[in-house]
Amino acid sequence: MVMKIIRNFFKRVFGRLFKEKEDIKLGFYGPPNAGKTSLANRICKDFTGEEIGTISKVPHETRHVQFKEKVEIEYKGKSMTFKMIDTPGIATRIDYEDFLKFKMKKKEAKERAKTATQGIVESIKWLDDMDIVVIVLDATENPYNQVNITIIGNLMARKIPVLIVANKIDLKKASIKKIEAAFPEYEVVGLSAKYGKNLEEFYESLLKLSKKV
Ligand SMILES: Nc1nc2c(ncn2[C@@H]2O[C@H](COP(=O)(O)OP(=O)(O)OP(=O)(O)O)[C@@H](O)[C@H]2O)c(=O)[nH]1
Ligand SMILES: [Mg+2]
Repeated sequence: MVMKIIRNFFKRVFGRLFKEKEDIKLGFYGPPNAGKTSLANRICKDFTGEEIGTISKVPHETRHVQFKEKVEIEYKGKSMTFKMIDTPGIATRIDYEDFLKFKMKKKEAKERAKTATQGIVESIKWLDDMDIVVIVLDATENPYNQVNITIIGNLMARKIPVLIVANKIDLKKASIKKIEAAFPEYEVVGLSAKYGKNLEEFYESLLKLSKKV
């Protein structure tokens, strides 16, 4: 009896002491079509060999939050394990007619608009749960818009560490400087998720930021 109590005591204490540290929840947020899934896929491919979701030139391709657990990112001898969370693009307005341009039937376009709207609600619901957020922006677009300012303002208020990615730097029109000027309080990493350009700087910044969690 006494032995059992002692054994249980040690089990409890050591169990707590050596409890596995939970993975860092890493969210990918931003407007539709910015390349969130492309970037998340590239990272997952690099470190697990598998992808997280499908990409498309049609906006609102990701309409549900999707996950990849136990992604161990390693760079220059340092490593950390993340739970990757790819989210639906956030927009202030979704019009099904915009999808008709992509040769979509009216019924399919309407359904896409409906699920995309639900997806935005899902994205926002998850925001509070994140340990770190990577905001993915299309560097060919004007960064001063309501969506970007609202997401970043929310994260700032919640004191969640943020890394901004200026994606699509392979395109001529891309400007990292414009994004840096719009959000001077955050680190901005320019990269190309599609062609895997400058991922090294991204991994370095991410691991540095993760130490704050
Ligand atoms: N040129 C270029 N195109 C890119 C890059 N990254 C993504 N794209 C393209 O941008 C489009 C959207 O990519 P996604 O990864 O689906 O974007 P997303 O942010 O996940 O979009 P939603 O799921 O709709 O919110 C696709 O056609 C990609 O091939 C990039 O670095 N350079
Ligand atoms: Mg996506």
